[in-house]
This record gives sequence, C-alpha cells and structure tokens, in this order.
Amino acid sequence: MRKTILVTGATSGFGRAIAEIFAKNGYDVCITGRRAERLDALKRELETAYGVQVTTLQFDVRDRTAVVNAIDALKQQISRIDILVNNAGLASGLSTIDEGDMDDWDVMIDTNVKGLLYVTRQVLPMMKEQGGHIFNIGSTAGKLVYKNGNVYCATKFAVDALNQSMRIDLLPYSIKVSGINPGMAETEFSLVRFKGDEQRAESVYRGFEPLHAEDIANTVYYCATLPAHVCINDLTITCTNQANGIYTVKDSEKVNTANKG
Ligand code: NDP
Ligand code: 8X3
Repeated sequence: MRKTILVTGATSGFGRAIAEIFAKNGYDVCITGRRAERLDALKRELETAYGVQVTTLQFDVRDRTAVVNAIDALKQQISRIDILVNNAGLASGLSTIDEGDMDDWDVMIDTNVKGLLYVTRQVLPMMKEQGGHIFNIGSTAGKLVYKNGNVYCATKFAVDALNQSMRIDLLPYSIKVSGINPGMAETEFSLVRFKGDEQRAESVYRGFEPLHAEDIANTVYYCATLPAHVCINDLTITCTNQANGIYTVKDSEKVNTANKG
C-alpha cells in the first residue's frame, strides 16, 4: 500500500518541494494552501509526472472551522496519513517591538502557532492507529533571536517547544516528531515578509548562496525514510555562509575561494 503525506503550505517554497520529492518517490500526497489555482496546477503536475494520487485541500490554517471541515472531508476519502509536514507559515514585517504592527503579530501567531496546532489536532486521529511521522518546520529564528525578529522569532520558539512536547505526548503511538530548523532560504518568504517589495526581498540573499527549497525537501525525505527505530528529533540546517540566525558572511568577505559560488 502506498503511503500518504500531508504537506501544509505546498503552494510555494519548502512545501511545494517537499510534496514533489515524496510524489517522485511514490507517495500519495495531500497538499494544502490558500491559493487554489496553484494547488490545482501542482496536482496536475505531480499526477502526470509521477502517477501518484494528489488531493488538494484549500483552507487558511488560521481558520479553525475551515481546518476542521477540510480534514473531516479528507477523512471521507483517505483513512490514514503516514506523514504530516507542518510547514505553512510566514513572517510579516521586521521592526522593533515598539513600532511593530499588531496585525502582523496576529497573522504570525495565528498562522505559525495556532494553525500548526489546529492541523495537528485534526490529523492525529488519522495517524494514531498505525503510527507515523510529524515534521514541524521551525527556523534558526526559533533557536536564537535576532534584531527586529521579535514576534516571528517567538512563534518559531513556540514551534520548537511544541515539537518537544509533541514528541513526548506521542511516544506511546509510535509517532516520530522531527523539528527541521532551516536558516535563510530563497523562497517567497522574504517577498511575503516585505509585503511584495521585490528589491528588499532580493537584497536579503545578495552576495551568498542561501539554501534552496530542495535542500529542505531532501532533508525531510532523508529523515522520513530512516529505519522505524530511528528518529531525528531536531535538526538545524543552514547554507555554508550562515552560522546561525545572526551571523552570515557574504562571499566577498571570505578569506579563501572555497564555496564562493
Ligand atoms: P513561502 O512563502 O514560499 O511558502 C509559505 C507557504 O505557507 C505557502 O505555500 C503559503 O500558501 C502557506 N501559508 C502561509 N500562510 C498560510 C495560511 N494562513 N494558511 C494556509 N497556508 C498558508 O515560504 P517558505 O517555503 O520559505 O516557508 C515555509 C515555512 O518555512 C514557514 O513556516 C517559514 O516560517 C519557514 N522557514 C522559512 C525560511 C526561509 O528562509 N525561507 C527559513 C526557516 C523557516 P498560500 O499563500 O497559498 O496560503
Ligand atoms: C526564516 C529565516 O533568518 O529570515 O525563518 O528568520 S530568517
């Protein structure tokens, strides 16, 4: 029997790449996001390329009723989920706490923390019987705070805490829980954070090679295909020019020529 993975936020970036690598390796895939046309296009692409079943679920993870309804509807079609990737998330704005926009704060907390909780709570009944694997996409921002990162960092620290808690709570069910904490990766993340300002978004990654979405997808796939008795609990992954959420060097600042792109 083919295994099934559910990936939240699969219309872009990490989520899209994760959906693709699992489809390529024969998994049926459930993809979620708010942008229906992107979900439909990805479904067509993956089904055509890999011959797997792709189910689309369009909902906003912040909307608790929508999450419940979407997963309830899924249960009519699919009885089990083997892997859940809690990936949907975002940063909105970058400013000091005294100048922060409270709407931005709500969006980040509601998406990155409450959305992750709603989806997990709904999916778990489809996983508890046979066991499974949950991936929570955290961040280097959830390991070390950086200037102006305040609320985004707080949401990713919360993801780190939930990752640890879930692992304890779900031990009796043979459900692995893995926190994947990427550093800077060029997806739509900065475009969203800076509200469509392409120049500002592009400048974040200027002068060095950031992570690619596929790097994270490959990492998740590796963790998901380890033997049943092995669980990667927590993994931080950055590009070679980044040490942590604060320290990054440009290629021009390097003293040798290694990895200069
Ligand atoms: P993208 O902006 O490329 O993708 C974000 C995905 O999340 C989209 O598919 C988007 O779908 C979905 N999403 C956002 N808000 C909602 C919502 N309210 N309801 C449903 N889906 C939503 O960014 P990334 O791929 O980079 O980000 C994925 C995750 O990785 C996030 O949790 C982010 O915090 C984290 N991360 C990113 C890093 C980076 O540097 N890029 C580094 C570390 C962590 P749609 O808009 O269609 O709803
Ligand atoms: C995304 C990485 O450094 O932009 O979580 O916060 S960073």
